[in-house]
Amino acid sequence: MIVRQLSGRGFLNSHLTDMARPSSDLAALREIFSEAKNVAIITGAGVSAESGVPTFRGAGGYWRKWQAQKLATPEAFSRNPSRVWEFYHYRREVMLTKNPNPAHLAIAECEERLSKQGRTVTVITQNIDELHRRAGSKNLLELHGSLFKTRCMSCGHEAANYTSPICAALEGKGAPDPDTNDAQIPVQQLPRCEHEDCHGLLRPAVVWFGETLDSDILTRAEKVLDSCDLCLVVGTSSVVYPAAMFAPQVAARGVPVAEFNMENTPATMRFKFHFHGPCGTTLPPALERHETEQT
Ligand code: BJW
Ligand code: ZN
Repeated sequence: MIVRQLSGRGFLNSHLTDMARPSSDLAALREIFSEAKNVAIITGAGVSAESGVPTFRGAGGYWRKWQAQKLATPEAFSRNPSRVWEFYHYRREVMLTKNPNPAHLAIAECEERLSKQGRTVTVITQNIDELHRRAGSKNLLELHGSLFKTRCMSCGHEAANYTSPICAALEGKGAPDPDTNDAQIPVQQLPRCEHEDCHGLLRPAVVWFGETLDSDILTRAEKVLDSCDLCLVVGTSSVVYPAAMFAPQVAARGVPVAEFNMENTPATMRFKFHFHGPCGTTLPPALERHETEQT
């Protein structure tokens, strides 16, 4: 219910009067955590930063001379599918060398521990790197798809694909340096659909700007956000909708929200807690077993 009802940038900028500064009292958060039955954890690129995965915005957010957000659009793909495939091929190759970090692992461990106590932890991630899954998170909603899934532009068939390079023509391509020339791979040599002899052009099964999120995933996220009694928001700049409004909406119904980030975001002042610093350091102590927890 709450997710679709409020949209627009104005949501984060409005009603900011009378906001108290968020607290960084870890003991107080842990007290609330020890009583919470349904915990929602919203994550963004910052949760993977300490694994060596570049964040989307900021210094690491460039590939060649383009900002990542300029390439993550349907228009960029239809103008130049070869360039966009080079960009995603590069990121797939990078991801194959990266591993979950202490923040991913603490989240997965906490889900497993609480589930034995009849409590739930759900991760709602904007990331497409699958590091939560690899860390062991099972109750996981991947809002923006996966780097390791493809969708056919002709028949719509979706499939997991971990092969790298994903097609012969991308071998050795995708170098990120600004002076690298485009490979200009002919469209017939880009990844093609093998489903029922379709041969249509494949695209990464991710959600680009201007595209709608999967409605089933969105419905499941709404349910989690409507029923959680504690929400953590980790490593996201909170500027991309609809995910940017999830935690503020939870806070608006009086539920404690704790932000873990290296910086303040447009949503920080709406939250009860803010823990400044790298989440690989700040998150594990917040999620570790509380003395009052059953074993
Ligand atoms: C650390 C750290 C450490 C670093 N520890 N922290 C309403 C108003 C205005 C516009 C819109 C609107 N509704 C929809 C839109 C348009 C658009 C949008 O939101 N635009 C905004 C930019 C204004 N949204 C959409 O188009 C969405 N579609 C949609 O809503 O459809 C309906 C609709 C369409 C159009 C109009 C209206 C309705 C789809 C959004 C899809 C986003 N896709 C991407 C690319 C995915 C594929 C790929 O990766 O290639 O998803 S964009 C990119 O941003 C990626 C990310 O998931 C997403 C969020 O970024 P994230 O995760 O927050 O990363 P960063 O880099 O921004 O931030 C990192 C943070 O970590 C920073 O805060 C650091 O400080 C922190 N950090 N190290 C802790 N160690
Ligand atoms: Zn197909």
